[in-house]
Amino acid sequence: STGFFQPKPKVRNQFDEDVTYRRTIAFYLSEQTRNQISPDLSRWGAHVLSPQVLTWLSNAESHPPSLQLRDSFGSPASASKQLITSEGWRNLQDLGLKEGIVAIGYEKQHGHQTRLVQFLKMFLWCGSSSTVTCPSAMQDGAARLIYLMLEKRDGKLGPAERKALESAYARLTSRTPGHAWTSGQWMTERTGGSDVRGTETRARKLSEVEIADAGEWISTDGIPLGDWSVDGFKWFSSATDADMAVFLAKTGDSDNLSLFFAPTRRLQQNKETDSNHINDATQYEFNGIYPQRLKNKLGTKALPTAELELKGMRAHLLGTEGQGTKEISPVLNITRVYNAVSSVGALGRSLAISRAFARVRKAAGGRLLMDIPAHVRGMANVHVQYRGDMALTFFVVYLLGISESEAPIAQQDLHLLSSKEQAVHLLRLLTPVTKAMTALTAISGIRFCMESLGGVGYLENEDIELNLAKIFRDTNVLAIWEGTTDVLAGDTVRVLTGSRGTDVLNAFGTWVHGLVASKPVQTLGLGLSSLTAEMQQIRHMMQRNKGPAILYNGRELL
Ligand code: MFK
Ligand code: FAD
Repeated sequence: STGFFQPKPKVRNQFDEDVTYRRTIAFYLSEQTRNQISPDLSRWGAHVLSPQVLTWLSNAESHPPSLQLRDSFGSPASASKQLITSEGWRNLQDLGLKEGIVAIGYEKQHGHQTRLVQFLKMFLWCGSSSTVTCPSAMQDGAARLIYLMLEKRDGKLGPAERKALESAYARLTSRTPGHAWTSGQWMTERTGGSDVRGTETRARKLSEVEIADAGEWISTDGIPLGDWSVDGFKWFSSATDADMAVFLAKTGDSDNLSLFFAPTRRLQQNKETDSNHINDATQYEFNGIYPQRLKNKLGTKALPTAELELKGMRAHLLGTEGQGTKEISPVLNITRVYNAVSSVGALGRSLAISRAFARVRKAAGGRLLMDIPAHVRGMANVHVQYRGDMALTFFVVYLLGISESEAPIAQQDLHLLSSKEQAVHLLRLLTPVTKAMTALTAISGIRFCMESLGGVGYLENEDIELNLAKIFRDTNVLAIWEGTTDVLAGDTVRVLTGSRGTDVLNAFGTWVHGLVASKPVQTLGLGLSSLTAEMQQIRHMMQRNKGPAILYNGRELL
């Protein structure tokens, strides 16, 4: 046909084009680290928009996962045949692993800035990843958890447990597809995801006779399975293709939850089991896991979220019986940071799409959208919110890096805080706040971006890099999983009123006072508006819960 055809908008490399991203890099990283990592970020920013990656993304989105539980004759299929994921999804998973989306955090090449480097890279990945970042988040959380367990329970671990944990840690932090492991995080049951006390899953320690009778079973890393047997039902398992899972279960007759870890696949070893057999993924069956159905979701279509029945799943007890909720919290806190980066990542990509359209689309008698004041004003509002959320999110990432640093932190690197301990307290306070509020900003901001493209913004565009509808659908889950807004508001109040509440408030007060006087904050282009926005967010969380006023030095701060 003839007539007008809209020239296609071109989304530019966000490393070059996104002023907020550039300012975030400049603000948080030292010059040396900036110089070291900029070439990689620039390359990665281009690669995530390359035809290769976009083809995988398209393939993953248009070929959702499926279950095929039995073979033609009715026998249960092997694990790798039961859950079918697309080629695009698997390629994107491998790419994320190779690029070190998780591994960078554990290679520790940038001292206390390591987490910043990692999440600045992940930020660029969000819009092209088809949510492989969800398994990555849980992989990272599990790696951190196991690291802490190996460190804290050093003397208390049995040799079998230690071997299993060390092997899992090495795989969770590996960059090599095929060798590297991702992890699931199973907390939610039919009784509830916010309040997990109604968990029905139970674990029973097997006797030596039972273990001997069962024969020797190994997982995909060749390590014998754990000595607990688990039965129950997990209502949401996002990374059903993961190699392992950390989860909660009750033990014995107790009503308290304990923390477990289990590989998801197993192979019975016998004399005939040769090494080819062991290396062949198709030989493995699920480790007492019986997928029931895949969830039919609004978004995250490529992500295999399933309901899983557990029957005789062999697992290792990870911590102390009855302490499971507290012990799994490092996973929650890491995945909540991923959630916040995913929110700003999705909004950042959506704004890049909106800007690309505004550069080529004409309206109002032939003017480009980017020259129409009403359009610019509307989008500027979203950009301001985005900028505030980027500052807050990467401040939390910065705190995470400080909190994990094994080397002493120089005073100038502590920035506005007086000690590493204060960073730990502030991280605990700001993680739930940031997770909750960035998700809400992203959802409303992306809706605005869709409108900025007019009708095309509402379409399931074939040009996947312009498909805002997909990003919008995917982003909605960020306010629900890993704690809904009200649950995180409750967590915020718990932190402020808990046994370390005074220390947390002192850290918060030091930070606020430092911010008010801070020149660097002004160079970020935020000035006091950032502080105000962050304080408003915390106040909002408090009000939702009718929490107490925040006092600092006896004065009401908020
Ligand atoms: C791409 C994006 C990346 C994200 C991917 C994610 C994909 C996975 C999707 C999922 O959704 S996985 C499931 C996530 N589930 C949740 O987030 C659960 C939401 N609910 C909560 O967080 C509740 O607050 C909680 C279940 C923890 C409350 O349980 P309880 O039984 O009421 O526990 P309680 O008594 O409040 O806390 C027990 C202990 O844990 C306390 O310590 P003490 O015993 O010393 O007092 C708490 O302080 C501690 N605790 C709880 N939450 C903590 C924590 N400690 C540190 N950090 C936390 N976040
Ligand atoms: P409920 O807990 O029943 O919440 C319902 C409503 O009650 C919400 O509005 C909530 O805010 C409100 N509410 C609950 N408690 C309170 C309170 N104390 N104060 C005020 N209001 C409250 N879970 C996993 O464990 N692993 C996974 O891999 C996983 N993947 C998921 C993937 C997707 C796509 C989705 C949608 C969910 C996934 N989940 C997973 C589950 C998710 O974590 C839960 O849905 C979430 O924690 C909420 O739990 P729920 O669905 O039981 O809702």
